[in-house]
Amino acid sequence: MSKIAFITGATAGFGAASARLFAANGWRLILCGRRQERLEALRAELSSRVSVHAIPLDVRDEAAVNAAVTGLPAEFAEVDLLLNNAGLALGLEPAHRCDMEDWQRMVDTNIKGLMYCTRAILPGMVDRNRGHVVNIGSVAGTYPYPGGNAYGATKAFVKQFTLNLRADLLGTQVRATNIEPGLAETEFSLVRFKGNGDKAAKIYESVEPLRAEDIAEIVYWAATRPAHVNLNSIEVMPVCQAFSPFSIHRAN
Ligand code: NDP
Ligand code: 8X3
Repeated sequence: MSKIAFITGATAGFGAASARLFAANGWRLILCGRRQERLEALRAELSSRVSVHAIPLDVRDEAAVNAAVTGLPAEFAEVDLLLNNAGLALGLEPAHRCDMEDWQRMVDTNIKGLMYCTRAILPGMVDRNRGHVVNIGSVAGTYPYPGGNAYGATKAFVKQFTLNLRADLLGTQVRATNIEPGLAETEFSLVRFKGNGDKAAKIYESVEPLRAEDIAEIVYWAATRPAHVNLNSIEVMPVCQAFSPFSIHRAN
């Protein structure tokens, strides 16, 4: 039987690209996201190749996450891969000017939503003694940058949570991986700037960022290593991106 991937945030960006790549390789798919028409379009596109189960789902809703997992049809119940991809950044203001609601939404989605999905799916993987949790972290979880404040902190959580999963899963065949991308052109900046397309476009102006397909290939590669191999973390940036030196503010 073909393997099953449960992908959160499948309606755009990395999640949609991963869904297409896994489908091309014969995986059965459980696709989640809030935008139902996008989910339906992707399900229609991919279901001529593979079985697809689409679930309109807001990962911030713990009860809905649990219901989605307990309600999986029998042929989708034994999830092999959980791709915890749903997430977002909101705003790029310094901490003292940020909107508290933006911070709360990032924590609710990037941290709590990821925990809900993991906690709902992991017990089945441990019972079956097989499975893989692939989390989408970010370089922002390691390297600070102005305006990264709460977003970067949510991704630092994802990084440490993944490592701690490894610690807890020792002795099982269940794997855990954190993929940490840098600048990638998706709807990410449009969401970050709350629909301001000009501001979002400027982020990708005159550079060659990562593409969603680049990340999908890394997810797929990580998921298809031999069963004894666990990639703990994979950090990836476009060639046009690197680190800043320490900043020093001088009085004059
Ligand atoms: P997109 O905005 O293109 O896609 C984000 C996806 O997350 C959408 O499918 C969206 O679906 C889903 N999503 C957001 N909030 C929720 C929610 N509450 N419940 C369910 N689904 C949700 O961005 P990316 O593909 O770039 O982002 C994917 C992940 O990659 C995120 O975790 C992001 O932080 C991370 N990342 C992105 C980078 C980049 O530069 N693009 C770099 C590093 C990491 P819907 O709106 O339909 O619910
Ligand atoms: C997204 C990458 O550099 O915009 O996680 O924070 S960055």
